[in-house]
Amino acid sequence: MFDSIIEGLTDSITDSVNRLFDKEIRIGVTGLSRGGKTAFITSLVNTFLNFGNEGMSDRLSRFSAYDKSGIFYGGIAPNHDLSVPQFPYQECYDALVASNPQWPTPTDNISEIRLEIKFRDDRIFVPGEHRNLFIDIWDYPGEWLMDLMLLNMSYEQFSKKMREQVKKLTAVVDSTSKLFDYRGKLKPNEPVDHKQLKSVVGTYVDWLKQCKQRGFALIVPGRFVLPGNLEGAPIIEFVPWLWEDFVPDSRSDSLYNTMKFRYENYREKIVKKFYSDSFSKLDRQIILIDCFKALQGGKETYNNINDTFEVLLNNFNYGSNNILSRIFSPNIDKVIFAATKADQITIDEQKNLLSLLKSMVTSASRKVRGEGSNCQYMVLSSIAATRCKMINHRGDNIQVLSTDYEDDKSYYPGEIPPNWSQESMEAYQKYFKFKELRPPKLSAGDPVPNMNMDIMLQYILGDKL
Ligand SMILES: Nc1nc2c(ncn2[C@@H]2O[C@H](COP(=O)(O)OP(=O)(O)OP(=O)(O)O)[C@@H](O)[C@H]2O)c(=O)[nH]1
Ligand SMILES: [Mg+2]
Repeated sequence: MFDSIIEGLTDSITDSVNRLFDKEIRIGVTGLSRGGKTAFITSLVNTFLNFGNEGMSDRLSRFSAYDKSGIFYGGIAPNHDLSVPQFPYQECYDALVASNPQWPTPTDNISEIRLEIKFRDDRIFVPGEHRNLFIDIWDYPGEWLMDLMLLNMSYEQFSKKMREQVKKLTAVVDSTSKLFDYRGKLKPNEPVDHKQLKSVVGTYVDWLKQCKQRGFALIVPGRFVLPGNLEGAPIIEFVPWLWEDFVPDSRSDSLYNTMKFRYENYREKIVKKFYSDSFSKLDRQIILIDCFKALQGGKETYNNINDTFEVLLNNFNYGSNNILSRIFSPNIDKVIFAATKADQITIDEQKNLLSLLKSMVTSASRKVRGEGSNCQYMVLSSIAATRCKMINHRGDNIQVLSTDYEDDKSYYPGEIPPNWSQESMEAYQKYFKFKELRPPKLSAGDPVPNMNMDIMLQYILGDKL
């Protein structure tokens, strides 16, 4: 009895002290290229900007902390790091509400946004005061995310990893044979032939692009497919050694040693900086996964998602936080895996999508759970392009989707399998009506329609308010 009182007391003291420090949190939005990161951040910012407006409490009914903590303001605050460009929220929103609405353009650089919430403060020692919570979020091209797996890899390990990948995909990606054509032609211990090096780099980049087109996630180095300001720089002119074994000599101008040197520079100067700018010291992580794309790609793509996230998540520290770890070396104490673009299915299919998501990230999420972080799964649509409605079809009530476009007024997309099996996958690929949906039609000032953003907010922010 006494113990439990003491324990309860210690917990509440810890909580109070924790709350004192909980003035800002860093949220990592993690997702592969085209996974829906920019759409998610745009929708999240839009939701924040509508905090305090009439009707928001009803629209955020499952974000119970909204009412409980008395949020009365949400907005964009000046960036934490003034050297990082600000996330182009207004551009994204304006494109969405234009007469010819557009999805956000693919991201080609890092940007940051700092959001602010103002809410009531009911702590006894500062009655009537309000408190602020700042939330820092980064957006970046999904192509660069995969580079995190290079952080702890030597050139030799990188070469081995890619050699395995090339072998695995020989039958699936046509241009793999072109890489094999260099066998015996490249002389690793001889001085670099720059023309030949450029040519093999070009072939490797083409191979990566084909892998990307097929929906594979292991596209490294990421800057090879999206160089940003590194276009033409020698730091991205190398390839993994994919060919015969040999003993490297020590001359620094040899092909092998030049490539190794450039790889190490890439890892130190590009990847480490990206990591420390966008991912170090995260408190919470949102992992966005496009299950539809994975299903379309078949079994290899489906498995590839789990393998990829398993490797990627090794770069983050998970676990619960105490005051000291929170100040000095915070762990990610909450992670949510979200299946994005859920407006592509009817509501009665959402449970299958959730189950599919869980099956897809089984071992990746085991790591998070094993290290003591709180881990959740959900389905989400950041910018909902459809609405689900019931119609009567030959005497049965069925759910269909409707869009804002006359030529696409309503349709039944089909079923989604709850997990992977050859049979269900073939049925999905044959019958599911997969559409590239156009964005919803909105007017300036309209809130961005979404699905389940309130659930996300409750999970990520509820305990901080
Ligand atoms: N139907 C639907 N489509 C969405 C949704 N969110 C994103 N999309 C689609 O997915 C595409 C990619 O979304 P982005 O948010 O740009 O993806 P990203 O992860 O930022 O991609 P990169 O910047 O290339 O890394 C969009 O152009 C839309 O076509 C959604 O909630 N519903
Ligand atoms: Mg983007």
